[in-house]
Amino acid sequence: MALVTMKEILEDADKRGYGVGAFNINNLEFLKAIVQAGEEEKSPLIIAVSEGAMKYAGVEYLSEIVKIAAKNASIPIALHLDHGKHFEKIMATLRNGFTSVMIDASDKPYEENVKLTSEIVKIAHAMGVTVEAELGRLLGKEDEVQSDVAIYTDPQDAKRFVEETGVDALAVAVGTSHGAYKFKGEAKLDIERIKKIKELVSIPLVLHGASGVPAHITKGLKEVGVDLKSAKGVPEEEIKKAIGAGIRKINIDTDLRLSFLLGVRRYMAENPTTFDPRKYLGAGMEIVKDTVKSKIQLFGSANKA
Ligand code: TD3
Ligand code: ZN
Repeated sequence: MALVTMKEILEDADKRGYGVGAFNINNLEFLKAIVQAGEEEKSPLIIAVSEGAMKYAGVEYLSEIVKIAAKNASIPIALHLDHGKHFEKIMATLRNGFTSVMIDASDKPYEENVKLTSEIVKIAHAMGVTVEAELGRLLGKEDEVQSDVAIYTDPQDAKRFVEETGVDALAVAVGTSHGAYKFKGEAKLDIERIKKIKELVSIPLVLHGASGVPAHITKGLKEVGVDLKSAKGVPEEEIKKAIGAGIRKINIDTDLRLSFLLGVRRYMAENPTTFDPRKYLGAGMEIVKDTVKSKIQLFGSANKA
């Protein structure tokens, strides 16, 4: 089928109380692994492309392969710009048929965030495209997204922000951060805050920085010489509680990167003389696919397509 909007996917998730993964891609291998997992689990999917991915692969290449994947798939797929920071980049994704965009002006003062977000809402809605925005600030650094201070989302501000901008989905800061090193102390999310925001805001809520950094992956990586030491992700129990409290879109990038790396490094360690890229990239894809399948089960989106 053709690409669907993210709004359509999240409205069903909200109605039925489950979460949908937004999985980042930079190339064909990740896309194919994610879509295979979605097909096998009969789950709707959000394919996320960051400005960094656009720079790496080119927005035309990425949008075309995602459209082909959607055309050949039996599950609903949305194509989403993750952390859109630059007006021209957001316009480029609209020109290339993205069905959803995130405008991330969360590093700007409140009024400026409202102004920039509203501007994108006006343009994107005229084109039938979904808009996600962010209020509050996540800790950590990944690609072009970075912040040294965490500011949790204020529920009253969230209500006002949604009313003033007309966005379709809202990313909130409730204790997560981007990357593989999320917590120094206890790995906990502010579940009460999610509940409060959910009470005041009627649109679907988004959790960024939701990777779990699973032990079986870090253990496997250690065996092939990649020691991630103090890496710590969001525990599965916290993700379940977050969905219970009202989170509907869950962003996963780090876990896919770690999974792919494990597949490739393990393959290379076991087959030191193989130089066919289809072999070692294929091994990376296998683990990405397994990881996506387990996320789909955790989020509750299996058999919802
Ligand atoms: O938005 N993302 C993906 C990363 C964007 C930067 O290029 C997330 O929120 C996922 O976070 P993570 O690191 O937990 O997978
Ligand atoms: Zn993010």
